[in-house]
Order: sequence, then C-alpha cells, then structure tokens
Amino acid sequence: MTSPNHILEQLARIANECRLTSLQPQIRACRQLLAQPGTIEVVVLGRFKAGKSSFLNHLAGRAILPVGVVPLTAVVTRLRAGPADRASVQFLDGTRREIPLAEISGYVGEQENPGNRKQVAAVEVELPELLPFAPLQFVDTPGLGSALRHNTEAALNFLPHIGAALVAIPADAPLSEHDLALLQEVRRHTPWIALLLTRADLLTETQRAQVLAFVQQRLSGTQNDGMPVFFYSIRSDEAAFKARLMNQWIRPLLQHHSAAGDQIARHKLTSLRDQILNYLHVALASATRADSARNALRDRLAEERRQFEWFRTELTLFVRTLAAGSLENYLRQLRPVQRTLQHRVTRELQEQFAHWHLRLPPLLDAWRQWLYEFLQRELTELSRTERPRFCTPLQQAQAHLTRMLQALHDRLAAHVRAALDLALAPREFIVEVRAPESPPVDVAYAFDPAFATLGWLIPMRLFRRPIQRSLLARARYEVEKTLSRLAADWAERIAAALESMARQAEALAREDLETLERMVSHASSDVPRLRQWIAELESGEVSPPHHASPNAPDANGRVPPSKTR
Ligand SMILES: Nc1nc2c(ncn2[C@@H]2O[C@H](COP(=O)(O)OP(=O)(O)O)[C@@H](O)[C@H]2O)c(=O)[nH]1
Ligand SMILES: [Mg+2]
Repeated sequence: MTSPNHILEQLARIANECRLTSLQPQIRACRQLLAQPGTIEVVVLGRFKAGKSSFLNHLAGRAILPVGVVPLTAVVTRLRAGPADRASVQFLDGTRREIPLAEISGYVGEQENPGNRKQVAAVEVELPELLPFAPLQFVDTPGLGSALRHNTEAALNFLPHIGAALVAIPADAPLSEHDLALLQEVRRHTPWIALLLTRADLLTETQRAQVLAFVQQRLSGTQNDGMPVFFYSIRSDEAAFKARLMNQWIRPLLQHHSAAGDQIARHKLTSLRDQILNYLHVALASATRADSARNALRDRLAEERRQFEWFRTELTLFVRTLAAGSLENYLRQLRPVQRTLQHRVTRELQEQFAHWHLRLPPLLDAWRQWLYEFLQRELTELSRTERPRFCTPLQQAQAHLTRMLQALHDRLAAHVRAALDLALAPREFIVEVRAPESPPVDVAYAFDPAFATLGWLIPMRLFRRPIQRSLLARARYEVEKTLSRLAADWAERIAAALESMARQAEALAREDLETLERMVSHASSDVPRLRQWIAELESGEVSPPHHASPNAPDANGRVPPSKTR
C-alpha cells in the first residue's frame, strides 16, 4: 500500500501546480500529523456553554479548566498525561511560559484576557490523572463560530488538525442547524466523531429516550447517520454515563490508537484528494466539453466577475449598517446600567457630603476628585463586564459574512452544475473575529473657573443644600456623559473591526471566484495533463485499511454496538 507520506506529497504537488491555495492549511495539518505519529488529539467542540470544559474536568477528576468562560477571544487548552502537574502558556510570538495550574483562567477567558491582549496561542496542561488516557490528548475549545477565529493561523489550522472529535451539545437543547453544520464540517476532517449530549441530569429517562430518537432522526440521511451518541453528566450520581462513554468510545480509541491514528490520517488525505479531484474534474470537463457548454460557464463567471463590485459593495454596506446601529443599541442596552450607576453615585455622594465640611472651592475639588475616581473605577469595570455585549456585532458579522461567502460559492456551484453537470465540492469559509482592545475610560469635565474664585465669597451656611443638590445633579449628568462616550468609543473600535472582517470576506470571495476561473480556463492542450493527474489520484490508495476490532469505527466512524456495557 502506498505510504501516507507519499500520498501527501503527491497531493501537495498537484494542489501546488493547480494553485489551490485554499487547501494549504489542510496540507500543512496533514504534514504535521504524519510527522508526529503516536498521539491522538481528542478535540471537544461545540457551542459556548455546551459543557465542554465541565466535561473535561469531570473526565480528569479535577477542576482544572474554568467553566462558564465567555468565549469571545478565548484560546484552546490542551490536556495531556504527565508525571506531575504542569501548565504552560504558548504565545502567538512563539514564546512559552510556565504558569501555576491555578492561573489558567487568567489566559483562556475573555474576562481576564480581553481581546486576547496577552497574545496567547494555546495553554498546555499536563496531569498525572490523565496517565490512563495516554497517548490520547484532550483539547478544550472555546466554542466554534467565535473564539477559534481570533487569529487566522490558529483558526484556519484548527479544524484540519482535529484528531478524534467529541461534539458537545446540551441534551436539553439538542442539535440546531448550527450543530448539524458543525458536524458536517468536522466530518471532513476525521472519521472518529461522537456526539456528547451533556447535562443529561436535567432530563428524565423518558425525555432522554425522546431526545435520542430526535437526534438519530435528524442525523439520518446525513453523512453522520448512525454516529455514536452518548449522554453525559458531571453529576457524581450519574456515573453510568461516564462508564458507557469510556467503554464504548474512549477505550476502543485507546486500545486501537495506532490503527485509529492511521485511519484519521487517511481520512484527511482522502478528503483532501476528493477536493483536488473535484477541481480537476471541473477543469477537465470544461476543457473537453463542447464549446457551447464551456462558453456558457465562462460567460456566467464573467458575469460574476462584473458583479463582484456589487458583492464588495454589499459586504461594505452590511458592515457599515451594523456599525451605524451599534451605538444606538449600546446606549439602549446600557440604559438600566446607567440608572443603577446614577442611583449609586447619588447615594455614595450624599454619604460623602456628610464628611465634607468645606468652603466651596475645596468642596468642589473634593467633589471633582471623588467623582473622577468613581467614574474611572465603575466604568472600567463596566467596560470589562459588558465587553461581550459590545462585541456582539462582530459575532453577527461573522455569521452573516460566512453566509454571504457560502451563498456566492453555492451560486458558483450552480453555474458549474448547469454547464458541466458536475457538483462543485463545498468549502469552509472562516472569517475571523478580530475583537479590538477595550477603549480607555475617558473621564473629562470642565468646571467654571470663575465659580472657583468667587466660591470663597459664598456663605456655605446658606447655600450648602442647593449646592449639594446641584452637584448631585451634575454627577448624574457626568455618569450619563461618560457612559455615552464609552459607548461611542466602543462603537468606533467595533466599526474598524467590522471593516477588517469585510475585507477578509472580500479576499476569500475573490480567491473562490479566481480558483474556479483558473479551472475553467484550461485549454484542450491541458487535457492530457489533467487526465494524468486524475489517473494518478484515483489510483492512489488512501482509503483506510479495514479493522476487525470489535469497537473501532468503520470507515464512516461508526462504532459497532459494544457488548461491554
Ligand atoms: N446540570 C448540569 N450542568 C452542567 C453540566 N455540565 C456543565 N454544566 C453547566 O453548564 C455551564 C457551562 O459549562 P462549561 O463547561 O463552561 O461550558 P463550555 O462553554 O462548553 O466549556 C456551567 O454553568 C456548568 O455548570 C452537567 O452535566 N449538568
Ligand atoms: Mg469552556
């Protein structure tokens, strides 16, 4: 049988000659995988709050990973077996630093590492508790559709690197369209996938049976039909769930890890090969079909090219509309917070007044200093806690821009189908979220200087009450003003981030269109070369070998029902 390395080099060569740049991340991931055989990364994927981190803590038997972490710019955490507790942070610039286990949350969470200000690429943890699982490694991810995308390299490289995958979905909210799309995406990169229905303790046995039937019905007819499904709960009285997952999925993976590793590598190579073959078939069909068919396709693509300016405008308009509405949204959403802060400033300032028996100028100074500190402290905290809310437009943009790219690809696929009667392979588009740093809180207010000089003449005995009232009102106004300014600063930063996402989407769309244009530009003189490549790829043996082991999944990742219950 041809070695995986040999197949990969063949695929890389052809992809290179065809300039299929979008396949580069997959090619790099395969190289890396083949360079380090032996370990298998079990990646835990799924929405935010699906219970991924809780699950891994439960599996390790220790609360290592922070739970309830907002994923916006969080990073992946790798857990593996080691002789002693150890944790290290790997930074985007390639450096690494050892940290105490207790400090992990300072690097993986949005709250303590906003906008990934600390420039973290990943956190790696070694635990003796994981020795029984070696050579499996576990990867906690922050939630697809958001966090994996803060850094291009990490994002584009992540999915292709998946070894085995556990897709966590809350049992009480099972299998949305988003989950199905995720499963589909993951399936391209690994045959070893299982569905983990978390928080099973929230359901009765009857409800669990209903959920299982629902999930199986939704998966039927998809590539994931019949995939292993496990309920899970971190409640200690629900140990049977863990036992079943161990016996039916993790142990087989451990026992057959070398065969499974081979299967995973070959699955990725097959997937890569199919994508290249798809391009080649389109190229060949276009080069050999009657002129009319080819010309029809070229006309359609030329039309897409002419329309591209509109697509670009649409992208820009979309992000600008989102940006334009963001300030108003922030202000509306912050109104209750503003009222709370205004009540607090009034109450706390009233307490202060009781201590300040001062003439007017020093009173004004004390007031100003106190208010400055109050606003600085409270708004910095607010900007931190409200950060996910400020960044919401980025998530919305990511979802919509990805859909726009997908729609363009579908349109291109429809042209190919109409002209050549061929299906263009689906594509993954990743528009990364580049969440900005939080803006500094800007507290600035002027006070009439004449007031300060004349102030010494004002008899406080008579005017204390009206002056205090006026200072309270002024403080409430300053709360509103500073909050509005903070929202405006956020809106400005978010607008810039949105603009950058639109440009990314534009580049991806252009690449998609240009790749297809290149494919259909092949002349009849290219036909022998295209045929030769296709023959080369189709004769390559990349399909995984068949395993007779009782629990290993077959080529579709299905695990035969286990006798070990
Ligand atoms: N009742 C129950 N709650 C759970 C379970 N697993 C996780 N949770 C809760 O779900 C929330 C999100 O969990 P987390 O692990 O942070 O989710 P992640 O974002 O996917 O990593 C937390 O409040 C957990 O306490 C479970 O098995 N049962
Ligand atoms: Mg988590």
